[in-house]
Amino acid sequence: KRNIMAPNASDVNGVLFEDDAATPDMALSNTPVQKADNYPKKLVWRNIIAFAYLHIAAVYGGYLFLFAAKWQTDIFAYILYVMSGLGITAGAHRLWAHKSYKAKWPLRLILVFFNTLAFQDSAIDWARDHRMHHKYSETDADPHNATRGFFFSHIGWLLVRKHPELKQKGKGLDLSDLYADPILRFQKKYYLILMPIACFILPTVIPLYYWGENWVTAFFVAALFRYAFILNVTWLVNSAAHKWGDKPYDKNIKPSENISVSIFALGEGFHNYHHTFPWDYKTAELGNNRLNFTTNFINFFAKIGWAYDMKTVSDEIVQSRVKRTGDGSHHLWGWGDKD
Ligand code: ST9
Ligand code: ZN
Ligand code: ZN
Repeated sequence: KRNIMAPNASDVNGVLFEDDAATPDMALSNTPVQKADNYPKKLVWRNIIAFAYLHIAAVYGGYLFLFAAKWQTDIFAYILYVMSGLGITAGAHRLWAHKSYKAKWPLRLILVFFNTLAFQDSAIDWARDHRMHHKYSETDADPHNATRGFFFSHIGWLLVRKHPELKQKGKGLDLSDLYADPILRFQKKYYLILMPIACFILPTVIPLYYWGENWVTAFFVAALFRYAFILNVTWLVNSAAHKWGDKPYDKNIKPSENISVSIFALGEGFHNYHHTFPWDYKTAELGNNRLNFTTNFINFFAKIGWAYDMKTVSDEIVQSRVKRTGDGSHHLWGWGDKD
């Protein structure tokens, strides 16, 4: 069942869903863009070396993907990309960080498995950073503050210690909903065992065992290349989609509608909409869920009753926000009827 937020519905979590859009008259504008200060960066060499190695290995993996791997291995790597992608988009992002819908335990179990394949740290830690990203968007308390440039918002933020402002303000987050879920607690507690099995060992062993791929190709294609690829796609939402694209819903923020990113990110590039209406489970306005594989995935599970209470935004609220703060490009983006 769809749940159109009532005009003064309040924030379910106490942190995320500041209802500026749901209450058009009392519209708070978004957090003002604040310039990063010159706080000295403390480099984390462990990460710099690991990511440098990963990216070099991924280039070799990409070469093997194109020219050497068995076709089964390539299809397998592609399927792993979609599965691990959904673990981020439908799981960590729309379900856990934003609570934009609810899921019964079998779906949560599938999503936590997909999420572990993606190795972007435990869903609890991912959601914690992401709630900071929305709550303190484009300030020093935003983990990948896009005002610090493309490189910082893409990968640089994972190569340095976090800004003290983030750690200070982060103490105010309420994560009790996440810690209340035993599936998420289990993933976090055993992360250092589960993650290597899911992200690296299974993707190597399955091609080896089932279709006789050699282990070097299996490891570089289905583990390293696939992992680096999906990391970069995810990071593009923070870098490219915070820099390039139209702003039909709010011209005062950096997040933008970016189709190229959306295609690879399974529907997560409509980022001006998402920052304006973060509780919408579609993370986009588009009718008929166009270019939004994740929305179709959630809708499928809604049909069998495993996903429910999906939150969305009414046309009237979207329209009034478009008129008030949009950049005039909405006719390119509303894309007609809602499904
Ligand atoms: C990765 C994540 O890549 C990528 C996330 C991208 C997000 C994208 C969002 C876009 C929208 C969705 C679109 C999805 C599209 C997907 C498409 C798929 C096809 N709040 O972190 P520590 C406090 S991961 C509150 O160690 P350091 C807290 O007390 C890649 N408090 O900070 C904490 O202690 P504890 C693999 C916070 O030491 C303490 O600070 N992973 C918060 O400065 C220390 O925290 C890696 O490479 C907060 N948010 O280190 C590991 N944060 O934890 C990367 C911190 O005990 N990370 N505190 O409670 C690290 O190595 C480190 O975090 C660090 C910072 C070096 C970056
Ligand atoms: Zn963002
Ligand atoms: Zn979000």
